[in-house]
Formats: sequence, structure tokens, C-alpha cells
Amino acid sequence: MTGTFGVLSRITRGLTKTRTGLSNALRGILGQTSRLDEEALARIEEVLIQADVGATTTAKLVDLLSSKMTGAHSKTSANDLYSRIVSVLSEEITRILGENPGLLLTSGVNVILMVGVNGSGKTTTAAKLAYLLKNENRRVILAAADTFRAAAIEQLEAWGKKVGVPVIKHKEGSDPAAVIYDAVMAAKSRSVDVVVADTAGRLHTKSNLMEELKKCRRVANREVKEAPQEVLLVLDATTGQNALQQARVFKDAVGVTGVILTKLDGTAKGGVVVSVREETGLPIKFVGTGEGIEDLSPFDASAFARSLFDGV
Ligand SMILES: Nc1nc2c(ncn2[C@@H]2O[C@H](COP(=O)(O)OP(=O)(O)OP(=O)(O)O)[C@@H](O)[C@H]2O)c(=O)[nH]1
Ligand SMILES: [Mg+2]
Repeated sequence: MTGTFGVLSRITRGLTKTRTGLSNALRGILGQTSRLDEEALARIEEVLIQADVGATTTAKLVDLLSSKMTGAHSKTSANDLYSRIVSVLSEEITRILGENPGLLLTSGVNVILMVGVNGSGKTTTAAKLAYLLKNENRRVILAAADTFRAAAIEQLEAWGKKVGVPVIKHKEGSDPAAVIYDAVMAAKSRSVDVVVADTAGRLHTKSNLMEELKKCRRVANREVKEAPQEVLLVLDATTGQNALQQARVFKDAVGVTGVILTKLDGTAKGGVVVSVREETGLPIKFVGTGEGIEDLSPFDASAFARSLFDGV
């Protein structure tokens, strides 16, 4: 795929790793001009791509800018032009990102499966989510359904202690679906509202591991008609466009219901969620902004769109 102005060919792969704030980049582009000409548009396209917004979405955004704003701006100051561009882009990005429906929980036992590739932040986010739900006065338990990685169970147990939430676990190497089963049974007998289940990191390309997740789904669903109410895909904001491919595959394989974007504190960007939303339709539900228990917030499209244009 080539961008509107064929700029993609000029961008080397590694460049996406070295990013500066979108606003700095935009100001740099507009610094010398008060006109939004083709060259300026091509450079805006470049910075959006570097911010991981994705080729298709970027092309749409640039087309929109072009149709709304190209023309005589000879009397516009660079500052005004900058503000108008940011407002057009952030409005459109907010529109694409859409409303955050929040967690769609039901009465009775809810099961939330945390899924994603290795190291994306599933375990930490499961604990943060348990904490958040507990603070909403829900009864929560954590299920240690990552039985694969050494020390994963201990990691979740440590979080459980910190959050003050029980952890249902089996031995390392046991069947994760059996852990889910036990957790749902425990939830039923203890009148628990939400089971937050950590699962093992898996590459979206490994079909046997995806089968294991499907089994977790099935077991939860056999015990509670609506379960799992949520299958949350945990995406690491720093992984860039690869996150889009993860979203596509996990969505098709295990019926993801929403996305949590982690490590936003570690990157100026996170623009990939714009293309995740546009191309998969999955709502972004939370963002992780640190390693601490309170570093999880409901996703706010408009605040996120504005923050994309904050300087770093
Ligand atoms: N800065 C920052 N670090 C995070 C965030 N979320 C998770 N981490 C860190 O990312 C690392 C991996 O987090 P885990 O929760 O263990 O990730 P995981 O997906 O469970 O990893 P596996 O179980 O190995 O697949 C840890 O060092 C976390 O502290 C976040 O929002 N911001
Ligand atoms: Mg983990």
C-alpha cells in the first residue's frame, strides 16, 4: 500500500521506532510555511505513519485535511494553521475511536479473559482491573490461567495479595481451562461478581495455543450462559503496527470484545489503536500508564486524540 502522496516509500522501517511528539513534528513542518501545500501534506502523512496511525487510516486523515484545508491560506499564521490541523485531525480521530462502552457486565458471575502476546501486560493489567472493580464494590477473584510460564502463578498471587483479592490457581503445567472452571465454581459459591482470568502469553500465529484459549472460553460458557462477558486483548502501545495484526488474529480466533492499550507511559504514541479501531471495530476500553496498581484508566477517545498532539 502506498500513501496518498507516495511518501511511504521514503520511510525506512526503523524510523517508526524513533519518534518525537506529533505536535513537535507538525510545528516543525509548519514552521516555515503558513500554507498547507502538497509538500506539507506529504510530511504530515509521514509523521502520522511514524506515530503508528497506520497507512490506511493515515491516508484517510490526509485526504480529509486536504479536502477541508487546502487552498489559499496566505493570510493564516503558522499558529492558526497548526491549530486548525490539530483540530481537524483530533476530531476525526475521536470520531474513528468512537464511544467507549465500558465493561459489559451482566448480573451473576462474570468472566473476563485477558489475552495477548507475551509480555504485553496481561498479568499486571488483570491485577489493575481487579483493583478497579474491587473499588467499585464488586466482589472479584483472579484466576491464574497462565499455567505455562514459570513463576506466572506466583506473580499473580503477589498481585492478589497487594490488591486484596483471592487467587484461584493450579499447579504449573496444568490445564488452564480447569483453572477457569474452578474459578467459576468458586465465584458461584462465594457470590463473586467478576472472575478476572490471566492467561499465558501466546503468539497469535500459534494455532494450538489459540485452541487452548477457545477451550477456556467454552468452559466458562458452559458454566455461565453469558460468559465470558469480556475477552480483553492486551496490546503493548510500544509495539507499533504489529498490534494491528495481533488484533485481527485474536479477534477472529477467540472473539475479543475489547482492547486494553498498555505502556502508553513508555511511548509518545499509541496511534496504532486508531487503525485497530478502524480496521477491526474493536472498542478500546482501558489504557495502562504505568506499572503501579492504579495505573489503569478507562479509555477516553477525545482525551486520547488530543494527547497524540501533545509535545513530548
Ligand atoms: N510502563 C508500563 N509498564 C507496564 C504496563 N503494563 C505492564 N507493564 C510492565 O510490562 C512488563 C510485562 O508485564 P506482564 O503483566 O508481566 O505482561 P504479561 O503479558 O503478563 O507477560 P507474559 O505473561 O510473559 O506474557 C512488566 O514489567 C510490567 O510491569 C504499563 O502500562 N506501563
Ligand atoms: Mg503474564
